[in-house]
Amino acid sequence: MKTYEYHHIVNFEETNLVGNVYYANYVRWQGRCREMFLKDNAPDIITELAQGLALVTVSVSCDYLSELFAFDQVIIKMTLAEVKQNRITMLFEYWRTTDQEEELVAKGKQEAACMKRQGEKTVPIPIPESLKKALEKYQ
Ligand code: SSV
Repeated sequence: MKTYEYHHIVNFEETNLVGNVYYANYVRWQGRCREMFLKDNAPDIITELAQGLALVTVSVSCDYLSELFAFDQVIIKMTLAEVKQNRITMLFEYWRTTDQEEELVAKGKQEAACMKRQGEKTVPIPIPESLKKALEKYQ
């Protein structure tokens, strides 16, 4: 199973008073990871997002196993869990890395649906061809 990786170094902006990373940032990194996936694998989708395509987040979750702190190096590993009709389910693993070791610090999951903005309404559409092609490489 092929994995898409987003590498991140925690900054002070992301930590709270106690020094650990605020929980909501883990979800932001899922967003960063999926948009970098699009940029690298299906850049035309980004253009389409400004022209009526909507990739709607249907669900998101995160399980926290260990705290992260400023300057920790994190690799977010995203895999494709399921493609069903117009819905894409992604899984995430958050690994704290040093030169010596990798430690799993969190796990996440989210589901996005392909939709199109049509005036006031948002209607389901099939997964756009270029995104489908990109996803096939990760199946
Ligand atoms: C602005 C906005 O709504 C962006 C949404 C991006 C959604 C990206 C979905 C990408 C799915 C990738 C799955 C890859 C699995 C290896």
